[in-house]
Amino acid sequence: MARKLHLEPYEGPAGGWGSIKSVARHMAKQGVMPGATAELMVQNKPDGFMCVSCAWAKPRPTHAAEFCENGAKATFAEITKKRATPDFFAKHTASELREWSDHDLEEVGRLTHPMRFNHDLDRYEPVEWDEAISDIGRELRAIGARDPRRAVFYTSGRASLEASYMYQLFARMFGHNNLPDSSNMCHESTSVALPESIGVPVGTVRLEDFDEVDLILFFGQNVGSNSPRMLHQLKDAVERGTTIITFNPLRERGLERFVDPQNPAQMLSTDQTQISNLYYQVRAGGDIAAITGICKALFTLDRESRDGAGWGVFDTEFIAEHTDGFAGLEAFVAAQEWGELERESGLTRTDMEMVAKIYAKSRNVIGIYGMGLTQHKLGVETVQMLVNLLLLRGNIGRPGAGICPVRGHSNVQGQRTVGISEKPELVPLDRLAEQFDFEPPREKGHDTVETCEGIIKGEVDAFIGLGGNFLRAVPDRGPMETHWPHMRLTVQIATKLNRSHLFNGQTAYLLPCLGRIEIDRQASGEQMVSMEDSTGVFHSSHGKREPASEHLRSEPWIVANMAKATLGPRNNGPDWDGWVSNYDLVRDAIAQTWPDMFGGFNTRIREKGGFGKPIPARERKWNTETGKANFITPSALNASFDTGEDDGVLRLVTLRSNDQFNTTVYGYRDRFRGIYGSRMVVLLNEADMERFDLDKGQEIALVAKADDGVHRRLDGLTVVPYDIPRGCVGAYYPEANVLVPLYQRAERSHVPAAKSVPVTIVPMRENTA
Ligand SMILES: Nc1nc2c(c(=O)[nH]1)N[C@H]1C(S)=C(S)[C@@H](COP(=O)(O)OP(=O)(O)OC[C@H]3O[C@@H](n4cnc5c(=O)[nH]c(N)nc54)[C@H](O)[C@@H]3O)O[C@H]1N2
Ligand SMILES: Nc1nc2c(c(=O)[nH]1)N[C@H]1C(S)=C(S)[C@@H](COP(=O)(O)OP(=O)(O)OC[C@H]3O[C@@H](n4cnc5c(=O)[nH]c(N)nc54)[C@H](O)[C@@H]3O)O[C@H]1N2
Ligand SMILES: [Mo]
Repeated sequence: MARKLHLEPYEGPAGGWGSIKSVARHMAKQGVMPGATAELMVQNKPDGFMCVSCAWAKPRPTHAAEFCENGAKATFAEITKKRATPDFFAKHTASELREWSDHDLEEVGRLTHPMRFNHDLDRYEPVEWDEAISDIGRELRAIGARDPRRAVFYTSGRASLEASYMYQLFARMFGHNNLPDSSNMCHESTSVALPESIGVPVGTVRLEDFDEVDLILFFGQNVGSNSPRMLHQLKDAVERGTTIITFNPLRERGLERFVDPQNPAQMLSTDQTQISNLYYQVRAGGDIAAITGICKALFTLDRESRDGAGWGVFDTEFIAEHTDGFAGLEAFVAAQEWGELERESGLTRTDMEMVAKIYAKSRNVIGIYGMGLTQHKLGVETVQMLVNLLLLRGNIGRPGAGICPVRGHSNVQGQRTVGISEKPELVPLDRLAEQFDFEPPREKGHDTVETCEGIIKGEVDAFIGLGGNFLRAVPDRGPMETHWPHMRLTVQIATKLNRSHLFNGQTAYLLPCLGRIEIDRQASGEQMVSMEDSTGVFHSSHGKREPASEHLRSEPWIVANMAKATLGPRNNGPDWDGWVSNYDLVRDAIAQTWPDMFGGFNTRIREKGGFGKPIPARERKWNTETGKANFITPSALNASFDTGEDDGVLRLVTLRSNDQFNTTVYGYRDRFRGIYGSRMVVLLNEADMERFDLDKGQEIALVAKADDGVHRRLDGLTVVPYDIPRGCVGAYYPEANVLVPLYQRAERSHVPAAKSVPVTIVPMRENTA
């Protein structure tokens, strides 16, 4: 469907009436009755369900309404009245559906029946569960007999702790650690960086720290669109006098101003809470340089203070007692020239000195970050550089301070906690061996990028997807779509149709599952599941709605039955049927595997507000090799694959709009950025438009600059002048994924470097002439 681009600068705040209108629009679009607000009122509440959108922390006590605009959209998307029935699939071939947009595919509605793909007819056909499950078991057994490494078990970050635990056990009993998950494209840079720096793979901040924070350094996270509930903590902090300094190439509205849509007084007044006091439009990939500049200014301030017989600005006691590597950082920082720091960061020396001054005066500091730091060539080192800055003043391991990665999917952090990981050293394999009487595989499995490479090379025979839209989310979409159908078996467990379901292995199933908002009835009665939020707190989630179809099965049921069909009966193995009949028994097994973290799981998860897991770095216990918190010196200032030497090369930032959840496109209204009607846009600085002789509204193509000889090109992008640093361009994810080369990934974590992809511009005028 052709869509018309419409630009209309947004003058309002994040939240506010715009947010209410948007919620109402999506409710109507999904055919959800106004009565469904009952669902919203129990979202993220102790006896309610945990939002299917982001992973941000749930406060205790909760607000009257603990949902946000985008959480509401995610809820409506799941409880929609629309259905993707066997009738629908009888009418449309896969080839035809591959021409549909992501938005239109998801709009078909909830999947209702298990489906098997018929290659002769190029269509999905309904199949009985029993038949699907036994066929999948047969296929997996055949593949496993050849080599279990040829099967991959992917998870997108929504599946519950219970389903995830069962799934990783299934994969390991099948014979390999091929357990890539969406966090391989997301916060894997965090999971690699933080253990080296501070000995934990997760953030150290809890909600209560927001009550005492004096300064928030906010890097590369778009709170207004992607974790709007956090705006409440930010607003409260600002009203208490907290300073917020933001680093982001784009001026994101949620980081500028906010009106609480649940605060009637503020809604009726003209009051807005200003979120950021200072806003620095750092160059994409320029954060290491920016933080190094801030550190450089801090070293000067420290010296000046000591020369004047002051105490200095560093927390020398903390540094001496708790850290290692300070001298290395000092030498690195001293060696950097201001000119270079300015060029790489896109900020001025005065900017960086200003931040240093404020930082030096602030007692409690939190560093918050998202994809703007993790998705670069030096994503891991960028995260570590932010930790370095915090460590200089002892801002880790005390109230009101810490490092706060904002996780994406609602249970992506929890899945790692219960064993979804391709890295065997992160999982207590010996305990699993003892608990279930099998010899777990010890070899490292495939992460997401390695899975893609394996599929392209023909080394993967089976892909099982527990949620997600793998083909659409990964880099190098072109070759991925070409090679995908060569696999022997593809199984997609999903709630809604997406593009990944339209590329099928020789045997292919699409299995519909319950969403989290739906009531999950098993032999022992209604079941609850659990998840971990971004701050390491576990919560229960209770389904509230009748399932979209009687043929849906829960994720634990599907995983257990695939496992049984594949692995056959085993003495002393998992009690798959018992687990499905009562999820308490899965939680008991989890508690047995991780007694320190999950001891008393079934009791504690039923307490209001859930329970937190131990985060040793919060107590200044450092589980690192040195036994200390480590200053880790970066290898370069430029985090990007673009060397910066060629002026014709720009850094592409792939963006989420305010009207999508990852590859799920709710609509075409990116309200805060004022872009409506089309997602095929390219955001450009006016100086760059002039430099490349481009007009507003003109069509261009982007071509990736890569040195592997592969031509990657995206046509049909309309030029939108935008307040973005010179040399940076913005385009939407997932459309722009064709431009991201698989090999351009964070060196240490393999997270695709989707926030600074080197590209060049091809004007279509020239091209069509
Ligand atoms: N409504 C909604 N909520 C979501 C999602 C969604 O798609 N929609 N996705 C979920 C998931 S899985 C995730 S991981 C999170 C993602 O949430 P975020 O971490 O916010 O991810 P993005 O929106 O991709 O980009 C983050 C920001 O980084 C900035 N940025 C880009 N490059 C740089 C850089 O080099 N330096 C700095 N400092 N900033 C940069 C961009 O301008 C953007 O504002 O949100 C989760 N929540
Ligand atoms: N260029 C670029 N690429 C990126 C990113 C970027 O910023 N730029 N971001 C990356 C990030 S951070 C992430 S997390 C990945 C996202 O990658 P994925 O997690 O693989 O993708 P999603 O779009 O979140 O998956 C949406 C699908 O999940 C299914 N689903 C929804 N709810 C459920 C459920 O309850 N159960 C099951 N079984 N299925 C369900 C639906 O079928 C829906 O179509 O993309 C990555 N790719
Ligand atoms: Mo993510």
